[in-house]
Amino acid sequence: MHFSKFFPLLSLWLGATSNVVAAPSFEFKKGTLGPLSGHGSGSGSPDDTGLAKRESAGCGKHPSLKQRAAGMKKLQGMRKSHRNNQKMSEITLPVHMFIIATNETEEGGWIPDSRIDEQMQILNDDFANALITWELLNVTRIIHQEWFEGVNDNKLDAQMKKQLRVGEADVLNIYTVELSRKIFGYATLPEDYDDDPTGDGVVMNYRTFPGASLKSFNEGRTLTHEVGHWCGLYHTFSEEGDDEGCDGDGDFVDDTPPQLIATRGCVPQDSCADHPGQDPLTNFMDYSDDSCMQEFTPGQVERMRNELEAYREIEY
Ligand SMILES: *[C@@H]1O[C@H](CO)[C@@H](O)[C@H](O)[C@H]1NC(C)=O
Ligand SMILES: CC(=O)N[C@H]1CO[C@H](CO)[C@@H](O)[C@@H]1O
Ligand SMILES: [Zn+2]
Repeated sequence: MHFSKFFPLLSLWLGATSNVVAAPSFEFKKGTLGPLSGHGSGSGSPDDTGLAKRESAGCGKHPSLKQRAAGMKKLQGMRKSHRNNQKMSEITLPVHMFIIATNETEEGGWIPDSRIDEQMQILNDDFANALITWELLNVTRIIHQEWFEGVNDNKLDAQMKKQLRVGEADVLNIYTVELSRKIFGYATLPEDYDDDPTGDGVVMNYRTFPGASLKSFNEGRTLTHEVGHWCGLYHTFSEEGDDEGCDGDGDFVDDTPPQLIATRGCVPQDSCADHPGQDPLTNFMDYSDDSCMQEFTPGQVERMRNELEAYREIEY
């Protein structure tokens, strides 16, 4: 980790903006420190028309097979099979969270500290078998209507992150905004970092936090899923445009069964019936309801740890 590199900068910056400082359309509030601790697709513009199209809802990250295969290359030289090592070492990674809101109400994006604490607890529980702990260092609250409402536009996404992002490749930056009701969140992959360090991070629909308003997806699993991407995991199911069907490399993880179609709700299915294994509906990288999601497989854990080592310079 490289705390020394971002500490001075950040404390200077926060020092200058303690309490509420209003710039033109911009307001910072110092957040409290918590304890420790989408899915998506669809078009961009935020809408509030409800979940009429939940079938097409999910997370905004859909790399093609070609991109997924390219991301694999640098991994080849990495050590193999951490899961077969006698002992995995623990990894603790710093988290900075930016709560972007349009006003200080919950529907305006002002997520209460209690929900943030719960969310971090869930994230840490879900990553426990990967021996990864997420340490929430700072919560920064910002009133900014344009970002809150429009960040799934690429330009605003870049603008926001340019102003806010802290740390290097090993620092998880989480931004909560409105997004559309069909996009629960989106994340960058470790292999994206070199090309666009500033764009690195996870953007979350604020309605997905524990106890918030997005029914069936308000138990905190969207963050687990997006952070899974941030650690290098792909969806367990085929992406639109994949030609390989049930037969290709899929998510490049051996112990997740081939899956043609994302799971919805909590209904078991077997979309690759001529291959062994039902679709992994309990997997964090599928699209099932939050209540159904429970696990990363050992193969996914191995991949995450290798990706973190290869692309985020996390040594363990
Ligand atoms: C806060 O913002 C939300 C979302 O735009 C809006 O529905 C609500 O009326 C606002 N509340 C106040 C008190 O301004
Ligand atoms: C790691 C880090 O940047 N910590 C900062 C979190 O915010 C407080 C003030 O809210 C600063 O004092 C810390 O330095
Ligand atoms: Zn996803």
